[in-house]
Amino acid sequence: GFMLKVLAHPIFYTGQAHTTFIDDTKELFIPEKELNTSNMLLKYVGDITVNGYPGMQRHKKVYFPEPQLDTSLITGQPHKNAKTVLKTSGASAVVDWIKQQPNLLLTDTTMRDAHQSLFATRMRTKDMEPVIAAYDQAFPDIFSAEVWGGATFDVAYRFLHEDPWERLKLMNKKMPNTLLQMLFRGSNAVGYKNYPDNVLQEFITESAQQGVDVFRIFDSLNWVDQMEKSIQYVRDAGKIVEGTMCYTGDFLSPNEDKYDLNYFVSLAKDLVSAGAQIVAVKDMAGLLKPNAAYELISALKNEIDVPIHLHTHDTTGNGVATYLQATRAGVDIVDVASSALSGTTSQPSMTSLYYGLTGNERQPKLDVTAAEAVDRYWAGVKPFYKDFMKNSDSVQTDIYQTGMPGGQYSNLQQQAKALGVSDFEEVKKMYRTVNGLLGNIIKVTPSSKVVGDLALFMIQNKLNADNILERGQELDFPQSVVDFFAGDIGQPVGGFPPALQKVVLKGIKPLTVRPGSLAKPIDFEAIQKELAEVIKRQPSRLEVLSYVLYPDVFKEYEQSAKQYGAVYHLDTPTFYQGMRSGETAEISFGHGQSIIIKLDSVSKPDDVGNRTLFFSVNGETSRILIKDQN
Ligand code: 3PY
Ligand code: ZN
Repeated sequence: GFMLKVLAHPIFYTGQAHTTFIDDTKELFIPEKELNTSNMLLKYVGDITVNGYPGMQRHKKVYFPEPQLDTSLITGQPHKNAKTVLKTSGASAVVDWIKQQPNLLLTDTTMRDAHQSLFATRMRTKDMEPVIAAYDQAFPDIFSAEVWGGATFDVAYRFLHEDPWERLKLMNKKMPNTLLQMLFRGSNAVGYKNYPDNVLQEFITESAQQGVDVFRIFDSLNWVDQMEKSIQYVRDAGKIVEGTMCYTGDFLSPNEDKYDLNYFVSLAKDLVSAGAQIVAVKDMAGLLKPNAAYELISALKNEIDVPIHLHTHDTTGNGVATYLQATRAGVDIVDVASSALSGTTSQPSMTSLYYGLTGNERQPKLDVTAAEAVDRYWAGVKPFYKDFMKNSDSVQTDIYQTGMPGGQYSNLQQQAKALGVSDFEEVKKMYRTVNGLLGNIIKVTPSSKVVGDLALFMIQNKLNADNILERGQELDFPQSVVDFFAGDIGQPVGGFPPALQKVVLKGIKPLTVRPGSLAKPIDFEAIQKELAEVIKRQPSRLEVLSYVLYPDVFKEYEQSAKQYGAVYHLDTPTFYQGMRSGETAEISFGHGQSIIIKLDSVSKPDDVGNRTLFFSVNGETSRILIKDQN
């Protein structure tokens, strides 16, 4: 009864409750019938039990041992590091500190890009929670932990029924001695379209306040105009900003006529002029070959005076080799992941790189025993997400031909399947064709989506490079493709191919300036009022921001939070697979509180397809009606 309501309250279950929580929280005293929290939890479990979770196979339930963290092996003590320098002396002092480090520095991406690339971004905060606090002790010498941003923001709401801001707050609370890093898509923030400047400003300011220390700002077309404002907002917030160049092409090849070394060097200079304190080289598809890395990093070190932070994906298996060569050339920081979540479409392994640099005077400072203890924890988490790991089970060198980013590979495959296109080789071939038709653009969220969408559209409509200009006259192109040609995500390097632009736009006049320079600022007060009416309570500033970025996603989350309550506390196998008759699950809410639920039986569907699920919650019977969607 009452205790369950306390436990399931979102403020309580995210550990934000104060001692006066019960007295302060009026909705706890709403009669049981109306709130019925245990039923909310059971409803979620019931729905997954009957209908399954999208993307999870409906096999027999698989049980996994609980991941274990042996903290006795993690003995490091916090000492002077990048975080203490930021706290005591500010962002520019951190830049100086990086320059003084003789050793290569590391960023751990396990809790952001690694699971985004391997698990379709589905890792739950619950599986991170037990290990977060260990990071400070295990890795006191890393530069940062990338834990937020990119796709993790909307996926948390959409698929995990959790609030991404709560994840950030938790990181900030439990990992106070490590710089927290996020990936920010420039004018697209953590979304897929352009937002007005005051939205970017508000988002960056709030993220900084909630704990983000390092912002990696990129633009999907490498258009510096689209990054300038965001870079400035990070500097205004007193945090560290990485201006980013997305890497593509193959400048060592004699056929490369667009993305040559000069292009990258001059882009780096523009980023520094725009205010970047660090230049990030973001090799999102893993195309940067080892010798190219040596040439590129050498050129950048010669030509600019800010630290260089290199990011790659190990899709081709060459990731560590690329980092070794970059290290020889003097790169300052590289991105790695814990071994269990490293390799293939994710980042190279932290400890592989460490051992690979044995005998090199710049070998990173790392306590391998601690790193491996943390890794054994992640190895225990990984099996929960196996069903999301399609296509990251082996090395893929055809990425050198397609240039498809690590995160897009599995997504596009799902998208193709949903449209009935089963031959993924055909999709990859068309992806290359489309890239050529668009003028060989930078491909990363959201520009990579334009290429993928158009490739599928062309296959479905039997279009090819020869007939698209003629047959395209009668066809409505996918929205993302229209937006791209209309200049809504910015201007590509070298401009738009004019003939195709005309065919796609059908009279729409394209922008030639930064979309944000024309966008009306968002009226946050008006939006707050609007949202208050939708959710029937006063929203927080963070909720207003989320609503501005993703109105429908936020509304649905709000609905599911109401409907499902404390699903955060379900163990991950139950969260993704539901329960089987006779099975018992102990749901622990932290603070030493837990309940035991047992699924006694599931009825056959009735005339309208509803099944009744009989549960016992701490011994008391509960019945839940679930519509069978199968
Ligand atoms: C993102 O934008 O989410 C990315 O990881 C791009 O590489
Ligand atoms: Zn990446």
